[in-house]
Amino acid sequence: AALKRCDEVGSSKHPLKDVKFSYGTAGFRTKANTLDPIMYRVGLMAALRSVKFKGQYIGVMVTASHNPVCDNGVKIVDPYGDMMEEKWESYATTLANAPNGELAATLQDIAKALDLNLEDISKAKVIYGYDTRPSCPELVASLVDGFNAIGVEVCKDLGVVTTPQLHFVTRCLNDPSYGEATLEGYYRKIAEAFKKIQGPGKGPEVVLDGANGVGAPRTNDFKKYVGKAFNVTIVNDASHKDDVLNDSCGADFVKVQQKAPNNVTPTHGVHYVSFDGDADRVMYYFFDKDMKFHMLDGDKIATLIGGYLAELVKDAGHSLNLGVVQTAYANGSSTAYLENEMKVPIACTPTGVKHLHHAAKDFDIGVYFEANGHGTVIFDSKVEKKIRDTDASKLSASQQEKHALLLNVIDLINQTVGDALSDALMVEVVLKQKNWTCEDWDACYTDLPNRQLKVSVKDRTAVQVTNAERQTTAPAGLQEAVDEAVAKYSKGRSFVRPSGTEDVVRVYAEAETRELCDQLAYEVAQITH
Ligand code: 16G
Ligand code: ZN
Repeated sequence: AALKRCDEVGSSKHPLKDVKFSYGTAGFRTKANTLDPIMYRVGLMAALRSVKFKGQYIGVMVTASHNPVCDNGVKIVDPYGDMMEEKWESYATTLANAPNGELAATLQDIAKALDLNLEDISKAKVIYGYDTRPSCPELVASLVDGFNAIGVEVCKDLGVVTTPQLHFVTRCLNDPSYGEATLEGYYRKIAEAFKKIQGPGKGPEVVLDGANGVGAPRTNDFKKYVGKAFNVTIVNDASHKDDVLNDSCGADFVKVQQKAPNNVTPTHGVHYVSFDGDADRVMYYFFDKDMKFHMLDGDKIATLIGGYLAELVKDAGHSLNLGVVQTAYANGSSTAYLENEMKVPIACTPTGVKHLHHAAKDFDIGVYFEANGHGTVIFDSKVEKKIRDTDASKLSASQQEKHALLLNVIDLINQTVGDALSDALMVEVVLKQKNWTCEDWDACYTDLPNRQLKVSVKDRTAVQVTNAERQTTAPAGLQEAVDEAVAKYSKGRSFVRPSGTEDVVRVYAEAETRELCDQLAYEVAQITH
């Protein structure tokens, strides 16, 4: 009966029009006005995913992150807060594109392929959250129609939240040891850890650009818990005005434009932070004495946090394998710094959080960041337990102090997914522990000038890549031509890859000087065209 209802409600209330959808690196993401049938179908899919986990909670987040306000999107979150397992993405795509009236049959096919018992849908549990986009309420109602049609047992509304808050609460619902499964639980866990580390004093001045998105009101809520230890002023906080979301502000704007967002007054000595539209990405920057803008991106954050954690763990008396995971977009200077100065192992993966997160699991402590500011730290669960179970009385006095600090640092980090708020707090902790200014941090290494270009091609799937997207295998001759170009430039590096989110091919280039780098980028773009 439930399956029949899925088709009835689908055909009458959420009919699919002639648009093709595909579950990609960011879930389903496109123009908000085409998404209604997809939301409904994601509701069905999430219920199925919960069946797979014997009734554990599955999360669903409705957001289009840094995209313009006319877009929206949706992604499914697994019980421990990870992104949905890759193997299921194609099933999600199949269900999303199933013709009207064939939902029940498609669900049955999928259940059969995955060996799931559809009777268990009555035990399925889901929780959902959404960002501040004006299209959210209607799209969320369609999602809930999906949950109701298929007949989930529990369906919780977390409200207007950041993406990492939804991941955190999903995890806590299934693993109460991670924290209390409410927004208050999230704020309290992080705020308590931060206050214990930073002490009672007022922290350095932080100006936070909320991208006019959900990060602004939720950070405002957080301020009540954290007090003056986090001395933050929020700008671009107009999340109630729809047309300004991500407009000339936010982490993506800062990273791509390599300049400060709107409504930021340059002041020397202030820490500047930009979140993206759903607060899972973060950029730092500062203005030097001459008011020149300097960006501290995901690579700089990875080296700061990774370097500090490696020291802290050692000083606390633990011997653990800490590694840093990057993508091809990581600046060559950051990779050289990690390798030669910090001497930590590095892994390189294809673009997309799920790949980095997965690779980070190979280390006892995995630090992963994309250059664009998405990242976090994950502790292997056995390693974390070992740290927590350490008999501190057997440690030296200085080790005991570091050990206590490490425990708080673990609590400060949102291990489920990149979290702009938690990452920013972690940066503040490291700067204070090291007694560093942003200038000191920036001086660790100097970024090689770099440039990204988009190239429109007839068929971007013709470009095939290997070696974590650093080389192409097709079309024939492309890689040889890129190699030839790169060889002419001092400290040159360049790669070409098809975008996973736009119908373009992306070119990345870096070289010793800005001029050389731009030349190389245009030369490779020419070759690609
Ligand atoms: C998605 C990814 C992001 C990646 C970007 C690359 C997640 C949650 N997001 O937004 O990590 O940097 O795609 O886009 O995985 P591109 O393939 O168009 O370059
Ligand atoms: Zn985002």
